[in-house]
Amino acid sequence: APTLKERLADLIPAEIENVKATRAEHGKKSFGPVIVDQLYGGMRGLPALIWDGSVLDAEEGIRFRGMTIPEVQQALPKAPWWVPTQEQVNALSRDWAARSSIPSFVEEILDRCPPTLHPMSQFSLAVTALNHDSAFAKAYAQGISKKDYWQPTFEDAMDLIAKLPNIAGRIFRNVYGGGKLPAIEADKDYSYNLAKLLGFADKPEFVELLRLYITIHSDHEGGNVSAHTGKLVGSALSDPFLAFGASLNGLAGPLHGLANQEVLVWLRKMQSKLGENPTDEAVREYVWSTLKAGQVVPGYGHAVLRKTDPRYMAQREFALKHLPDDPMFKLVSQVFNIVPNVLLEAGKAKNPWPNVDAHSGVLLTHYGLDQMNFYTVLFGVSRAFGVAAQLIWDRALGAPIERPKSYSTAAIQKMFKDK
Ligand code: NMX
Ligand code: MLT
Repeated sequence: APTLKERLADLIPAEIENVKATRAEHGKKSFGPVIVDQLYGGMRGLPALIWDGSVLDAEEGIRFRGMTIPEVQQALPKAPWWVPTQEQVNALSRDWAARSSIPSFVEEILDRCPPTLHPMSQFSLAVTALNHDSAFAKAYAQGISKKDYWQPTFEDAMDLIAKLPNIAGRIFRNVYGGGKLPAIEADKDYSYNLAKLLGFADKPEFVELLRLYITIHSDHEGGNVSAHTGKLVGSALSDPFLAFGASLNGLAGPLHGLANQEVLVWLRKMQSKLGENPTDEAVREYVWSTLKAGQVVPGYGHAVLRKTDPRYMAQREFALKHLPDDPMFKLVSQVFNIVPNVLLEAGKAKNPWPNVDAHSGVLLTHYGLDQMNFYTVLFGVSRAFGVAAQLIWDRALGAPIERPKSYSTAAIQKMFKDK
C-alpha cells in the first residue's frame, strides 16, 4: 500500500492538469467582483486592503503619504503628516532610546541560538517573545474597551521599533563576532544607534546610508507579504509583537526580503565563475544559465511595479555619489544594463526591471557589512515602521478580523458548469 507521501505524488500531476484546465476554461470568467484567475494567481491586482502609510503606482513606484522618495529626502525630518521641530525629533530619539532595552530572557533566547540558525529566524523568535510584555495583550486581558485599543497598540509599536536595534545588534555580534553590545546614545538618532550596535558608528557615510536604507524600506503599501501578514495577524487582535513576528517570517522568503541576500550570493557566484571585469557577453550567458536552471534572477521583477523601482534608483544615486569606482557597484550597473533585455527575451517576467533588493547589498558590502545573510534583518528593522504604523491605525479605526472566502477547484468547476 502506498504511503501518504506516495499517494500525494500520484495525485499531484493530475491535479496540476485539473487546475490548468479549470483556469483555461473559466479563468477569465467573472466571479463576483473578481475573475477566477485572481483566485489562483496570488490575488494579484485585487483591490482588497486599506493601507494609509503609502501607495504604490506600477509606473512611478512608491509614495509615502503622497510623497515620492526624492520629495521625502528633501522634507525629512519634517513631513506633512507630522511637522516636528528639531526638539520634537530629538525627543522622539530619546523616547526610543529609553524604550530600547530588551528583557534578559530575550537576550538569553538569542544567546542560545546556534550561529547556524538564520539571522531572520533568530529575529522572528526575539520579536515574538517580546509579546511577554505587550501593553495591548495586558490591556485586553483586563477588558479594555474597543475604542481605546489604539493606545496600548501605540505603546507596543513604539517599544517594538525602539527594541529592534538591540535585537539586530545582538544577533549580528552573536553570529559574526564583534564583542559586547555598546549602549544606545539617547542624544543620537535611530540610524546612528543601529550603526553603532552593529559596530559601524565610526563611518558617517554608513550612518547616512542607513538613514536612506531605513526610509526606503519602511513601507511599500499593504499588499506585499510582510505588510499584509502583519495586518492579517493583527486583525485577530494579536499584539504588535506577534503580528510583526509573523511579518518577519514572510520577509524571510527568497521571493520577498531574502532576495537582498540572494542578490549578493548570485553576484559573488558570478564573480567567482567569471572573474573580475567580465565581458557583457559573459554576464549575459551567466544570466541565461540562471534562467535555464529554472531559477529566478534575484532582485529583478515585481508583482506590482512595471518600471525600475525608484528605491533602486535612490540607492544607485547614493553609489554614484559615494562609491562610483567600487568594483561590485560596477558589476551591479553592468547587470542592470543586461538583465532586463534577457528577461524580455525570455518572455515570462511581467516586469524585467530591478527592484530594491538588486542594489542594497552592494552598498552595505562597500562599508564592510558583507555578512549577506544578515541583510534581510536590516530590511526587517526598516519594515517595522510601516507595519507598526498601520497596526495603530487599524486598531484606531476598528478594522475587523480578516476573513476572505476561499473555494476549492471542484467548487469552481461546479459553479461554472454549463455557464
Ligand atoms: N527571474 C526569472 N523569472 C522571473 C523573474 C525573475 N526575476 N521574475 C518573474 N519571473 C517569472 C516568474 O517566476 C513567473 O514564472 P512562472 O510562470 O514559471 O511561474 C513568470 O515570470 C511571471 O511572473 P510575474 O507575474 O512577472 O511575477 P510575480 O508577480 O509572480 O512575482 C516576484 C514577483 C518579485 C516574486 C518575481 O519577479 C521574482 O521572483 N523576482 C526575483 C526575486 C526577487 O527579486 N524578489 C524581491 C521582490 C522585492 N522584495 O523585496 O520583496
Ligand atoms: C516590498 O518592499 O515589500 C517589495 O517590493 C515587495 C512588494 O511590494 O510586493
